[in-house]
Amino acid sequence: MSEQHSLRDGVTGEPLTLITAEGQRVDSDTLDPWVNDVGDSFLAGLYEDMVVIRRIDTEATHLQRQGELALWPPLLGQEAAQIGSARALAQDDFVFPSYRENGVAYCRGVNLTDLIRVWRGNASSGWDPYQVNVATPQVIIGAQTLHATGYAMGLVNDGASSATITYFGDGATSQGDVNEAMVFAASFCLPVVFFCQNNHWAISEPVGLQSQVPLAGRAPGFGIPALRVDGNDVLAVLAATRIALDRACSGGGPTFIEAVTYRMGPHTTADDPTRYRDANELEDWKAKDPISRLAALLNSHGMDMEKLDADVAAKADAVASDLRSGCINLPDPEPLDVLPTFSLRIAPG
Ligand SMILES: Cc1ncc(C[n+]2csc(CCOP(=O)(O)OP(=O)(O)O)c2C)c(N)n1
Repeated sequence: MSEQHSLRDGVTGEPLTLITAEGQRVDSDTLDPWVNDVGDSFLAGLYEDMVVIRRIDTEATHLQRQGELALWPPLLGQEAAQIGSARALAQDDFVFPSYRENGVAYCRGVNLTDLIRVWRGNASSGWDPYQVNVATPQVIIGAQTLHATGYAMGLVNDGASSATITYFGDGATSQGDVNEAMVFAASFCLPVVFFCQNNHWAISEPVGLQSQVPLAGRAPGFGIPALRVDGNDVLAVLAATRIALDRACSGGGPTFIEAVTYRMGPHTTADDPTRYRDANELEDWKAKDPISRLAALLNSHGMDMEKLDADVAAKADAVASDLRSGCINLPDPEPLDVLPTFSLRIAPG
């Protein structure tokens, strides 16, 4: 790749895009070379993923409203950012998420019941990270970026050729942990992808209060190249993440991706966004919906959308039904289960 060229673009300007809000395919010198292999069947797979995780999200939100979950952090609107990045990962890459990356966890093969047990209050953690190469959800804002950086140092020391990716929000970029992680990752040239989902709100605080410049514009100050990408464009996100992973895995060090997206739901089910944000803003972002723009593109390619939508709906129904039954059939934990048990994995040799 012409790396210097690719990584200089799109740091502070309009986010790099391959599929417009209207579903039109546009060119990008930076991103196009990274998705040459993507045909319609792959795009249809991304479409299915996005519909399924939206359905998981809706079902979990309903479960919370029905008293079956204590809390749920919706991802509505952020499907492309999560699916595009997750589908760029190799099996060996390790994910360090926040609490909102349930779509990423789904792609990595996290069991549906494991996804919600912590939100039901049945367990202090969700799953064994080593089974799926995904750490469990991190609620301490930004702490997971340090974990990703430390793990990446281990990868380098072990001579591995995989990477870590860490997900965090726009608000998290103001946290010391995130800044410390970026300093360390840059200094030691570590294979970390800093994947920031700029969903425009840190609970009730707008991104404009957190930063006077686009978030991607901060990274070069740490010596980390950045890409600012349309986070509602699954193809652009896939391309940007492939660029960053290629760089990481070939010894080029960390990359910062700002995926510009929007949190269409509340911060969590405990939040009421109508108290602090303008309804018109939500309407503007609905017009940039990640799923409908991919549907429009596939339709323009002659895809049989009636059949695809029927197949995808059947899959989403089945997943939602498994999620619901897994949730309501979870046995109540014993009181002492509140104390976690860890299985320590010691590398052979
Ligand atoms: C260290 C720390 N400080 C404060 C909080 C409370 N808190 C929970 S979510 C949140 C906002 C996070 O916003 P952002 O990073 O943009 O991520 P988003 O929730 O939008 O995905 C805050 C301040 C916390 N969990 N951890």
